[in-house]
Amino acid sequence: MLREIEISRAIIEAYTAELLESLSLDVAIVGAGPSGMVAGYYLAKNGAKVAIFEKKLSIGGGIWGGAMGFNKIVVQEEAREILDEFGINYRPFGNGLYVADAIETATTIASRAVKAGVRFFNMIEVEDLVLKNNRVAGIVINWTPVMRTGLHVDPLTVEARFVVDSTGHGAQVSQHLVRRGLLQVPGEGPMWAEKGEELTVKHTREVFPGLYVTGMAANAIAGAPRMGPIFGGMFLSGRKAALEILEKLG
Ligand code: 48H
Ligand code: FE2
Repeated sequence: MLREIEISRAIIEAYTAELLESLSLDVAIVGAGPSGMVAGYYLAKNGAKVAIFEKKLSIGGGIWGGAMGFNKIVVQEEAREILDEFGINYRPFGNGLYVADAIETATTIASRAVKAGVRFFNMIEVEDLVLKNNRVAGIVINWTPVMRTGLHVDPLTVEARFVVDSTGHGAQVSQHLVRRGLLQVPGEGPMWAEKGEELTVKHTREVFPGLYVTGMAANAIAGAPRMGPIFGGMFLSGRKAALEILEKLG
């Protein structure tokens, strides 16, 4: 006999078990775009306990749409080895540029991250940070529909040895330090692909004790130029943050 409440019980038990297991993490990544998912992959692959919290229903961030909905992305020579690491197909375009399919890129990175051990929690928005003794010590989470409808419902908390702001253009996690006067986020500058790519990777770092930034969030904190639909910098940024955090985790 197929009982509806057994289906419900299976889902509730499986989900809450994973959420309970994720209340204390090595690394809480906020945002399932390219930089956050790549960071999560390298962290999990090397044994860290890591979860990614994504406010949207779908993961993938800005990958899906390529550029203006032309669902292809461009990756430069320096980041080609990351496409190889994930097993993503690409074709050379000349001048050290490679073109990959946006859908294959998003689905493959997500799949490899899951299989490496990353737990994804979608439809959950990070609405604040835990800050103790001048160090970021976790994230404050709530359901996206609660946030969107403005219901007065208090959040839950996840503790983490490191939090990664991979929220893209808005650097939304870092903004919680900005509004407390603890950090400055000038925001991204106008388009200059080469400089933007270089500076995004350079500024991928621990911007406040316990808080790393990757991808466009790192770019926004640096006040660096945007780069458009080239994704090598996002991948390299995610990997850089993961490797630095792994070293600190010991
Ligand atoms: C939970 C959140 C929250 C929150 C946001 O924008 P993304 O794709 O981020 P990156 O930095 O990995 O990649 C940037 C790239 O997609 C891009 O836009 C480029 C290269 N632009 C260049 C240009 O010139 O425009 O993904 C961020 C993710 C999204 O899925 C958000 O929904 C999510 O973070 N997010 N999740 N809690 N508070 N804020
Ligand atoms: Fe963008």
